[in-house]
Amino acid sequence: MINPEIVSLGEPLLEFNTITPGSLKDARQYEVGWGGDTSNFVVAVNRLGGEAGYICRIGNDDFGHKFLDLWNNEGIDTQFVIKDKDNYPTGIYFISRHGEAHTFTYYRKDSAASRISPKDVPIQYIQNAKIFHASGISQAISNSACDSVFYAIDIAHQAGVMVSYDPNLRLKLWEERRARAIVLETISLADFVFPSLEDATVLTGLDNPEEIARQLLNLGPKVVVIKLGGQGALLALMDKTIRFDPIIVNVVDTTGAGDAFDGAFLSAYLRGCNFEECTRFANAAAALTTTGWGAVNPIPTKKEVEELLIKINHQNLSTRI
Ligand code: KDG
Repeated sequence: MINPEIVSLGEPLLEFNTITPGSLKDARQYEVGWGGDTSNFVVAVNRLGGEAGYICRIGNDDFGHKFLDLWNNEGIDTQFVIKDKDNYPTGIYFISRHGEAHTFTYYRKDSAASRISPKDVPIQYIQNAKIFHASGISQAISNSACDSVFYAIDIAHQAGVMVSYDPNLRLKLWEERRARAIVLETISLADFVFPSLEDATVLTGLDNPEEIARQLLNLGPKVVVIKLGGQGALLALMDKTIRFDPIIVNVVDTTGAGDAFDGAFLSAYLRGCNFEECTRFANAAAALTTTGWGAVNPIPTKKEVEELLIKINHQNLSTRI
């Protein structure tokens, strides 16, 4: 059996991105792409030098087949992707824009992915991986999906497999108090936690990234990286915190940048980089992901990220000389 080093579980959603600002009511054209945070994550892992496998249910429909094409082209292991036999569909979402802000409109209720349950979770596959990754969205889509994530985490813990978690709070999907309780419990079970500043603020009630990181580390994870969007990132370990400046690029669309960050960080970690190198690599991968439309198309390759980092080093050296 093929066993990738990084295994993730969640929901893929086909993405319809409005090109012009304004409400969906007035939209005339959409850029079609792939989305769903954990699917974006596995694509990022593979483009950025790692090996990922995905656990999910998809509809037996054109959108589900379009995802299989994507994952096969990207070299993602799909042996535990289940095609739903009961006509439940692959979910979709629309992105509309108002200035800098994005709005996500979902059509995902009773999607095939939301019907995942612990019996779909492949025990050995997780036991043989090095890292299991899930998100708050993986848990928010249904009770059985939430149970599946906790079941997978238990398997990972018993086998000494590390757990990675992105809270990715989507308060349209679940009630805030319930979301906070489940997300904080999951953070306490994870080794790596990758919240955005916005999500971490809602979770902790704090707005200072260093204080937030301290509070989250006290729950149990070894590594917390707070994604600061246009302000870069903060790496927090028990004995130190380090800020990383943003990488200035021409931003077109920020969708999926956080997912690319997580995938970049973990793929760098598994090839032996230290946490600072992982954060630098992830910060650059996320920046490049914002330079094109959609969550998946602009995710860069490892070589593109390395070239950007070399360019930045040269610029820094020449400004110092
Ligand atoms: O991070 C980008 C994702 O939010 C997007 O692809 C859609 O996963 C998604 C969701 O469920 O909101």
